[in-house]
Amino acid sequence: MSLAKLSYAERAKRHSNASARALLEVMERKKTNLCVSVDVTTKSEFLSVVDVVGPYICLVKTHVDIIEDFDHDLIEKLRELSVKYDFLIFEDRKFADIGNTVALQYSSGVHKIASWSHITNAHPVPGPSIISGLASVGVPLGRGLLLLAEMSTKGSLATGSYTEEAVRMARANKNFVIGFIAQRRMDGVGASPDESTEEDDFLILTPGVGLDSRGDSMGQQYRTPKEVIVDSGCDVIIVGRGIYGKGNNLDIQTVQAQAERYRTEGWNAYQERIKG
Ligand code: BMP
Repeated sequence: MSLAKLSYAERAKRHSNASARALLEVMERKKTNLCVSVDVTTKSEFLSVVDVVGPYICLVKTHVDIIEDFDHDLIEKLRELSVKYDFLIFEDRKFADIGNTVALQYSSGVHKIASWSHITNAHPVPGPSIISGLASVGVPLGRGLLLLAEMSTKGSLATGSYTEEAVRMARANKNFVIGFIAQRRMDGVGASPDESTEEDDFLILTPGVGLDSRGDSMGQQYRTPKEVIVDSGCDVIIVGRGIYGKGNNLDIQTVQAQAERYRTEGWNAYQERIKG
């Protein structure tokens, strides 16, 4: 049976990585495959958005380096909200350096990402050493890594053999690499004809999701939850501005209504996929 037909609960049992398992379990428990990307620049806006979208999401995606008044109290409050509303945390750090440097960027500095973020991500561009560098910090903490196998932007260079190589790197590091940021399922991608990939179960988290717009003026491209989940077989929809607009005039009631709307669209699409 194609993995895309399995339920999130069934897939949770196939994972030994603690973060992958926890994410799939929370998706099933809360009936949501919605991740909200909270790209706002102040602590108070950030916490207001998370507090209102919390009940509808499986995952919060952060860019902590854009928060002007970042401090560790913000992280403490985010952790409290993640317990209160039962969601995981994904810092979208997009590491891209040599192993030694990324290990330091992941563990140390102002943000100490590994200490609070269940999941993070990396560009495969440096080759497998980026995974070993991050794994030296993340594996002992039960963290999970996503590789950016594709991007949602117009003219992205992450295509073809680059994407295939990313999947091969993931296959060689399944204890830590739990899946991809990508626009479609990656089952069998880059495998040689005699290689069995049946045991692979990579999670596909997909940004570039919007119901009311097809893109922005800076190269972003949007598809609907149905296109992403049903047509392309992805697992998690990542939505930012579709939920909170441009963020400079947050209307909390609209944010809540949009989170509910995307959650329903994403979950209905998943139901259609596993039943269809
Ligand atoms: P929005 O829905 O507002 O366009 O935000 C998308 C989010 O997903 C941003 O935080 C962006 O950094 C991230 N993202 C993306 O849009 N495309 C990718 O290919 C990879 C990303 O991480």
